This record gives sequence, C-alpha cells and structure tokens, in this order.
Amino acid sequence: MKHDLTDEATYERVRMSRRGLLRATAGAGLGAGLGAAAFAATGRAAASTQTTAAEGGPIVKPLPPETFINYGTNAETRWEALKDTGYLTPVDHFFVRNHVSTPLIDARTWRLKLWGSGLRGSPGEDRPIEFSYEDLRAMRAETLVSSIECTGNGRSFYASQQGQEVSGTPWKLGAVGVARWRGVRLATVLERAGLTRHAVDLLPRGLDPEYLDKGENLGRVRRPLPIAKALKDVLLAYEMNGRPLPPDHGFPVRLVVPSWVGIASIKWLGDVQVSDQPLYSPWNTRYYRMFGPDFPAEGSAPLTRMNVKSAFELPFGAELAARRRHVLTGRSWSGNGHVRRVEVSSDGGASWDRARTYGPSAEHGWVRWQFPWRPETPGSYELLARATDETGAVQPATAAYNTLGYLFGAIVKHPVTVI
Ligand SMILES: Nc1nc2c(c(=O)[nH]1)N[C@H]1C(S)=C(S)[C@@H](COP(=O)(O)O)O[C@H]1N2
Ligand SMILES: [Mo]
Repeated sequence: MKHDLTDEATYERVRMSRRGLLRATAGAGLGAGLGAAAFAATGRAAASTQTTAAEGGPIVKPLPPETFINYGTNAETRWEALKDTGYLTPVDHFFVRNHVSTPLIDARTWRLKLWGSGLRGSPGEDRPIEFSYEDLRAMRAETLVSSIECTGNGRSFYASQQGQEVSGTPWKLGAVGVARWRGVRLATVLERAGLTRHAVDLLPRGLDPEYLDKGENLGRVRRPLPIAKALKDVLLAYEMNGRPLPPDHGFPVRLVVPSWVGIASIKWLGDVQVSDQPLYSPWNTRYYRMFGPDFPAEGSAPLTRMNVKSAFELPFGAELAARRRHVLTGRSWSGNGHVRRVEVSSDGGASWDRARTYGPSAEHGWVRWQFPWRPETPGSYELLARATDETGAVQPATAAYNTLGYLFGAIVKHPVTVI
C-alpha cells in the first residue's frame, strides 16, 4: 500500500495503523514483558558501537542562581534574566534538559554512523556508513534560527493554576531558548549515505549514558523521526550562536528539529538507524504522548509540534511602584510559525490591550514585545499575556490535562505586587 508520507498528519495516521505499534505499546505501557526485553536487547547492541565518551557531569556549565533554577540534571532559564539579552538566548543562559548527564566527547575520534534497511545495500549496525566531524564541516553549511523547547515547559502550572497533579520536572516557562544553529542539512547526509525511497523512519540516538526509569534500563536516548520531517528542515548542528556546540548542548553534533518537541533534537548524536519500517522507542510510545482520561489507553499520537506560549521577562512576585510607568517586556513563540498578535491584561482577563512587538521574528524563533503599564493602586495583581500565531491559534484559559504534564499552552498568571 502506498501513502503520501510527506504530510505529517497523514504520516502519523499511517504509523498508528501499523500493527507493530500495538506490540510496542503493550510492553512499554506496563514497563515490562515484551517491550522491556526488546529495549534491553537494543541497549546491548548499542554498547558495542558506542564512541567512547568521558563522564562529564549532570550539567557541566556554570548555573548561577540569578540565571537558572537548578533541578540537578535539568536547569531552566529565569525569564527575568533574559531581559536585555537580545533576540538569541546566550549559551550561558540556555536551559539544559539531560535525561542522564553531559558526556565529554572527543571530536577527533567521534563518528556519525548511519545504518539500516532504508539505505542502499542495507548496511548493518556493525558496518555503518561513517562521517567524521571534519567530513561534516567540509560539507555545505546552513544556518537556522530556531527555538528548542521542552515538551513539559510550563508543567508546574498544571498544579498551580489547574490543581492537577502531573509528573516530571516542574518547569515554569524557562525550558525554552532560541539560538542560531549552523551545520549540515540532515537530508544532505542521508543522500550521501545512500538513502532509498523505501525509508520511512529514522532513529537518531545519543551517546549519553543509558537511561534508567525507576531501575529499568531503557537504553540510550533515541526517538523515531519520520523521513518527511527529516528531509524537510532538520539540521545536523555543530555550532550554536557562532561557536562550536558546548558540551551540555550536544557537542560535537546534535539534531535541531524546528518547531517540534525538544526531545526530537537529539544531542551528542552517535548513530542514526534508517529503516524501511516504522520504528519505536520508549520516547515515542511511553513518553511524549498525551496520556490520561481524555486520551486513548495507548496515548495520543506521538507529539510533534509545540504550541503557542508567552512569558514576561519579570520575576514571579516582582514588586512594582504604584503611580509609575513601567515598561513590561516579554516574548511569545509558537511551533506553528510566526506570532501575529500579543495582548496583555492586568485585570484578570476582563480587558486586553495590544502589546507592541519589536525586532526580528524568525519563523522558528520568538518575537519580543513590550507593554507600558502604570498601576495606580497598591495591591496584588496577576499579569496575563496571550499570543495568537499565524494559524490563528490563540492561548486558551486552560490546558488539556495529561498525566505527564506536556504542552501547557494556557495563559500563565504572573503574580506581581504593586507597592
Ligand atoms: N542524547 C540526548 N538528547 C536529548 C536529550 C537527552 O537527554 N539526551 N534531551 C532532550 C530533551 S527532552 C530536550 S527538551 C532537549 C534539550 O536541549 P538543551 O539541553 O540543549 O536545551 O534535548 C533533547 N535531546
Ligand atoms: Mo524535553
């Protein structure tokens, strides 16, 4: 049967209808049985081809408390620290999300390995097509301004605004950053490796240590990527904001998958399986789908695009002087493309006024805005910002509850005190 696999929505329907999915989720959902055995097997196979990586640490860059909230292996950017930083998020302000820890990889011995039934001659994992760091740097380079945003960004507001308990890192809105990435198109490397027209899925995998979920070894971080998206706009990035990638952000090479959930942008890329069959990993079966009473037992389709969000560059609980003019600033962004309108309310959403957007607005980046506010009366206020993107998608009052707390796109209530 032939399907048009260049359309992402069609692709997901085809993927969902294939029989393999039921098998994969049966094991994954229960965290035992068939699924777990399969993951353990991949874990072993992986170890034999792994490039050596020294243990770095949970996160190796400095995490000054005025810039980051530190959760151990994860750290989020404080929005107030982005004020006056310019359009791009500086590397020393960019959030970090590590399943395990940052490996230190030697670019001289590192190789990107491609293998699988979707390449000419079906090279096995033991005989992959290889590219060195120098090979990639010698190929035609492209730059891409793109955000990377964790799927769980905003998760803590499920509890604080909706009274709903969800699991995962309790991010506020700081698990997002925008950088200028430079590298080679994944499409170019796939062509060179001998991509066939039968390829349907890729499985990019990181070189960071294997991930344990409550003692269960799920192997190295890897998430299937449909071939249509891979060929459309995915970058194999080796530079971030004009410098080689820093260790925490994937040195020597990471994927940047614009507008999609952050987990798609695999860091410390080691190998890519290219398959003529749909592929599965826990990162598209048991994680990164919507689970809960409003979704099917096996979860929603695997999550792809991010949603619309807005944030003030202001501390939570900021104190502002009454009868003074304050220029509130913030940023809005969307996985659907450009943000078209941003509105602010200081009266709980009874009235809204347009914020003034300024500066660049990259298709996969964000837009900055400002809003002059002169509060007359001292007291507690909640500031609201809501954005509308180019598809007309607007931030709602509540987000769809899901047990893993993904895609909190509702309007965030930002408390301030006027004194
Ligand atoms: N190999 C690997 N890639 C990874 C991850 C990881 O833990 N290991 N985390 C993913 C997740 S969940 C996110 S949100 C982004 C975060 O990218 P950053 O740490 O550069 O901000 O990387 C993704 N790529
Ligand atoms: Mo993430």
